[in-house]
Amino acid sequence: MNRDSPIYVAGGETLLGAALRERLRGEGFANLRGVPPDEPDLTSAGQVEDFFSEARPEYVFFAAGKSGGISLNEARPAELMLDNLLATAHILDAARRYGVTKLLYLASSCAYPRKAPQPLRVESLMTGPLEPTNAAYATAKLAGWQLCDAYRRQYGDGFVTAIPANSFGPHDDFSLDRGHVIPALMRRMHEAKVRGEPELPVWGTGRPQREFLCSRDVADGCVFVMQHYGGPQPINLGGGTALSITEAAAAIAEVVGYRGRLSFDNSKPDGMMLKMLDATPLRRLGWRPSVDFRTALAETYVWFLQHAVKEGPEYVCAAI
Ligand code: GFB
Repeated sequence: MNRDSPIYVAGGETLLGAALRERLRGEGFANLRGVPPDEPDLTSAGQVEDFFSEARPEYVFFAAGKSGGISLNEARPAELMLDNLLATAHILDAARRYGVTKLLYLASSCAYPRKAPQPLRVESLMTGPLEPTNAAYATAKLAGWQLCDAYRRQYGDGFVTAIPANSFGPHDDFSLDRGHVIPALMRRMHEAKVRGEPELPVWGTGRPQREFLCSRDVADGCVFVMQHYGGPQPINLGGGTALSITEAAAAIAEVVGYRGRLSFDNSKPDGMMLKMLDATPLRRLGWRPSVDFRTALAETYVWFLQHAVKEGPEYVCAAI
């Protein structure tokens, strides 16, 4: 990528899309196309077509598609799956027809089989059943990877897939019924602190473990992958902090300043018990995350205090 290359960040309003735009601008990539609010409706083939025929991006970062936490995945599997399938089909096909040099597709760690050996290696993809709470969304993400692979094989397109760990950061979706664990707990703890509530129920048993990567690191990793990786296999974008939900909740409480007791609501689902990516291939290429978990939590909380209590647009959250 040159500093003046036309670049399109698909899903510019998502957690990762916003971080990517910031990162690219910070690095001097000034020729960004389709920046919100000028982004087409990705579920509309016609709008995507018009956009590509005019904007002619050379590089595409695919951070598009609706996504959300465990509760959204259970409540709206059809919506999540369809939105992601449509955005993927429209963008990949337009990218092929308008000669995009390279496209980086962001899949999700939930695309791994539920019982795959940990840490998760790409060889395990499609070797077993998915976690039922997010099977529909994960199937759309697998389809995205497979479509990239099919375009590579049939047309020789430079479409690459990366699989990021559970991401969080500024521009996340802080709504209680849609957000992932970090933004949702951050908001709930903030509200509990303001109301002086003595106890906060964390969903599930608190025992599941997740690898968390802040959106700044994910964006940095994406730009690195765009410049240094071109293989047919997906590449894991991880190497972050693996914590139990109990540990993550305690860290969030500290950052928010919530001093009440954390209890556990076993009526809520745990989801996958452990999700940790094997980031060895990326480390070998020379990339590892650099932002400390607590620093990233603090940045996220500052952003929340400035923006999110106003309730942003629906589904402003990561495609992971
Ligand atoms: O972040 P989360 O919704 O995503 O939940 P997943 C992670 C864990 O945190 C689960 C627990 O065990 C939740 O039960 N948790 C505790 C909470 N309190 C809360 C809370 O207030 N809100 C939420 N949301 N969780 C998603 C998938 O799974 O991961 C998506 O459903 C996507 O498809 C994403 O792949 C990366 O990691 O369980």
